[in-house]
Amino acid sequence: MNASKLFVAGMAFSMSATAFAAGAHDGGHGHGATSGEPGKASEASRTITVEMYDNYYEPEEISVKPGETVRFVVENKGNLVHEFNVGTPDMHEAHQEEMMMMVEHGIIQGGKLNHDMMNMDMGNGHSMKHDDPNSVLLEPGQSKEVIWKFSDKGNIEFACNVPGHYQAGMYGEVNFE
Ligand SMILES: [Cu+2]
Repeated sequence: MNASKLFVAGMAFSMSATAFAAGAHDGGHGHGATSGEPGKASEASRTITVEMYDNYYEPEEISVKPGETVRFVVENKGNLVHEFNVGTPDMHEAHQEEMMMMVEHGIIQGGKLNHDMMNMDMGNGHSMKHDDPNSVLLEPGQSKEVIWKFSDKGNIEFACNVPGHYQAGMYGEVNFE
């Protein structure tokens, strides 16, 4: 792939990422209504530590109350890059296409992330940063927090959308008490 083709593909990626983000922030309906919204640390009722391995989570599933805000501490204990992403199966499917682009562009390289490329301005004010509030993308040994407010009962999973990982079983159910 030559440089100009790479640039055009990058633009397409960043436009789809923007459309996705707009959908997620769309309060009363659509995807946002079933997965919840970014939470405040001060409102978190508890902390759940989630360990990521190649290719599964520990714990394999979690239980929450509708409306509960949970502070997740996510630790990558595997040898590959992994994601922790809270969403509906449809959201995960859409995000897997974006992650495929990140692999094709060399942003995700097995056990490493190309941070320079993630921060690169694509020329339209957007970048390929992976910074949605419902997810973290971690290199081996990294740990980060996600604070999420679950709004209602729904079909919600936490999942890794790095290509092949979801298919290998790297997702877990969110059960509502
Ligand atoms: Cu993974």
